[in-house]
Amino acid sequence: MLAGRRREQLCFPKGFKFGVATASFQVEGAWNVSGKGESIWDRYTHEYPERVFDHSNADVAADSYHNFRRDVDLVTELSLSFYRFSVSWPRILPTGYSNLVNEDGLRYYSELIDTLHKNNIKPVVTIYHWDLPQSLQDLGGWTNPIIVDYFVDYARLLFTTFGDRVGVWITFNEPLSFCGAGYGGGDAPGAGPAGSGLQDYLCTHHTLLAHAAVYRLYKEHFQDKQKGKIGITLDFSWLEAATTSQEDQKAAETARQFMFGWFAHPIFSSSGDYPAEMKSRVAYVSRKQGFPRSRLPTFTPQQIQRLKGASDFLGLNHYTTYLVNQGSGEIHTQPSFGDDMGVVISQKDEWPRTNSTWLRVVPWGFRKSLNWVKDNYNNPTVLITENGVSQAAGLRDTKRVSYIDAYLRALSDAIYKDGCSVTGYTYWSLLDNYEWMRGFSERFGLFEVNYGSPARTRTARLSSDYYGSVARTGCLPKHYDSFFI
Ligand code: GBH
Repeated sequence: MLAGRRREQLCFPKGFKFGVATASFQVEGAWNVSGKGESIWDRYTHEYPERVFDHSNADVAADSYHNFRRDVDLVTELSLSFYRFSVSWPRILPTGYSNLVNEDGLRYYSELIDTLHKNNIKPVVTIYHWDLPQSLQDLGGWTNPIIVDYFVDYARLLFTTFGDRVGVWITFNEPLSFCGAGYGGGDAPGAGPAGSGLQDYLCTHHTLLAHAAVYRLYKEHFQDKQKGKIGITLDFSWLEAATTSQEDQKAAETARQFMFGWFAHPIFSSSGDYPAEMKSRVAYVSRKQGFPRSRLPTFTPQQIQRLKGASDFLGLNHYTTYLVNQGSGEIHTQPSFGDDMGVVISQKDEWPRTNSTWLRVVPWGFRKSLNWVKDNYNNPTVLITENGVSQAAGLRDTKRVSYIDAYLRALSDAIYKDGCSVTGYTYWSLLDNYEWMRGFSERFGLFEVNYGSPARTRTARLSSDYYGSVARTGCLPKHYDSFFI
């Protein structure tokens, strides 16, 4: 292994930025405090505790609502350039609608932003990281086109209130996750498999339109004065053909188009719209199922134009890699995203496991994802908005150190050897938090949170020393093994 060996010095380009991320629902707690409204995740975890792995909820979580100054201290300790956090829509607009503003919500984020600036840390603000106001879900949530207007109202309030102090905005975090799992699977609001191939397509359609609307709003009314940038964050697990057969190579490309191109193609490709292959496959399967038209909604030519190029940068979340085989081609009567895509996805036994079943350590997949983005979308500016790994509780998180080190090496190869234009890297997460349907059972933090203590004490892990050193020097440590002593 690496022990005792000195490595060649590897430094990131001048100006390359390091940061950490969290999300409102996963860390804040204070779910019904000082006027906050109910989100779909509050409702879902309260109503169906048995669906959450450890039957927990995020009522308190890491209690960052009461502890944000401590969190900012941790970010400062690590010498990081930025802190990516998300705003809870129902904390600001308890009913989701902009006619009723919760002043305490504005105060909370305003103090957080000011505290960051005082410590020379730039806020990177995600507008939507999954905690939709329940009252909007009562209208159908992201399946109802009216949501576009309400999302614009909410974003306008954020730009107006905080825009002079925020340099980077991210409209959405991972539509594949909240549309795919929320409106076609077991995440909140819990549409379940019955929504797959129907509600997930509607959710994505309206999310993309909402993104374009908010992007244009910022461009036209705020950017000149506020000088910030605005983008979207998409998750891209690398999808590698399981064999060299032509069928599997083709299947892997189909999977990339369905799981990433679905969102990226309308915004970042030169032609715009959903990927051609996705349009034809969903149309074909819909026809076979007896539908008079495709279940995939269509954009008008104007909408295609509004979406094309509607992002100053691509936020990329990357964690792991999957293998892809061609599917059986079987088409069930019940629609599903899976039948539409028609591939089989798996992981290789020898890829190292982590504390999350879906997450195996495959650093080369990171480099391939970045190259695919570069080749397909004309090398857009990319900000890595999440990368990270779970490990069982404990402060000696050597596996996390190795994971970050290996993924940062892959990233540097993508930058230096392949010419991918990446401006920064964000580790997920600053501290342990509520892992959605996995509750508190999976820990991604550089800092450990003691959920048994009312103060939710945070304690530094080995990985925080390692990552702090990377951020401070801009280089991977020469004496890598010194972090294991
Ligand atoms: C990110 O999603 C999220 O943005 C972040 O909130 C989260 O904390 C972080 O991952 C770590 O999980 O259990 O087999 O059904 C990453 C993409 C998509 C990964 C859904 C987990 C569930 C797989 N996620 N997936 S499974």
